[in-house]
Amino acid sequence: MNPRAFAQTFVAVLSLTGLGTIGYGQDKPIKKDLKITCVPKNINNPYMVTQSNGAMDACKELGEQGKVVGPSETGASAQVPYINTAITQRQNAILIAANDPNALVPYLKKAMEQKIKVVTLDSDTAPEGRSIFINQASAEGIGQSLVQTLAKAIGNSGDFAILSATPNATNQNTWIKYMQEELKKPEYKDMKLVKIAYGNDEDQKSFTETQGLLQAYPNLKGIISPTSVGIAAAARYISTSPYKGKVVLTGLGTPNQLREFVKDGTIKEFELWKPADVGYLAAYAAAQLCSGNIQGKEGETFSAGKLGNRTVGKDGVVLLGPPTVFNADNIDQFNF
Ligand code: RAM
Repeated sequence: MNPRAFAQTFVAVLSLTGLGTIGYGQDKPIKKDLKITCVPKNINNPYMVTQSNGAMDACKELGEQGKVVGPSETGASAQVPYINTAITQRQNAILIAANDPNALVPYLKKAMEQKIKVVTLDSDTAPEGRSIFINQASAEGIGQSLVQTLAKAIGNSGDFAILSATPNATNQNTWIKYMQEELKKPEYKDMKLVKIAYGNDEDQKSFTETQGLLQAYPNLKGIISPTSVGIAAAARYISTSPYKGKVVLTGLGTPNQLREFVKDGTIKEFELWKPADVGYLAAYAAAQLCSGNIQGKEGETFSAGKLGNRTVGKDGVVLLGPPTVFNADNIDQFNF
């Protein structure tokens, strides 16, 4: 028997016997027609759109009723009405990329008291605000690799700044904490973080903040922007300024927003995971919670469709996987 025919027979036997989870198979039934509300940090950020689309794809695949609602501005208070509406509408689950670790917790607790399952994705709340957090990649790994990428490009020496999202964003603040940890290592003794600026994940504010950084710190050697909105705005500013080729820019961004700036040499390297997979995994986790197959306890394993089986880690965290590094050699292979 040729290898392909053997593999097909093997799969057929497994599915006949009900052994193993192959492809999209689930061991435990998932309820259909669940009402799942997805609340991104903001609705007009291409990253968030891709992430929410991933969640809606999973909902379609599972036969759930998914919808995406959210504010146009990033900020915890702007997300509150959407949580309250989800409660009134008796949704089964809320997926939320939290704009603040604590401010949303009382509202999410109220939702959970009404038997609504809460899954955070991309940006977490304190653990008591949700059952599961879908973590895009190891926060420590992101913090370390962003510092390492910049250090390599500037020869481990010089002033640099961080252009972040909102001052309260759980995800950016965690990554920055790990960047600061990494910077304590002796090999970075000649690198200095001079300023953390906040563009609030607004394009224009991020653009102006970049301009401000470069004017205020004429010796700046680099900027790390761990936000897809920030890095795209910073790249746009630098690409037509005298700083192009002089100031190194790296961070987290989407290939589609940064392609032209990689091609014109403004950015050499940046990284990201697949935002659609973050959303997809969150919707699966929510559907599994609503079906009573998992509770969000450490060690529980669940099927997440095309992503395979996932295990709930400490504090209800489910990890998507390692990010991809993008540069001129590979960027054309990606379309998101
Ligand atoms: C922005 C948001 C999001 C973050 C990405 C990298 O789109 O701040 O939360 O994960 O950047």
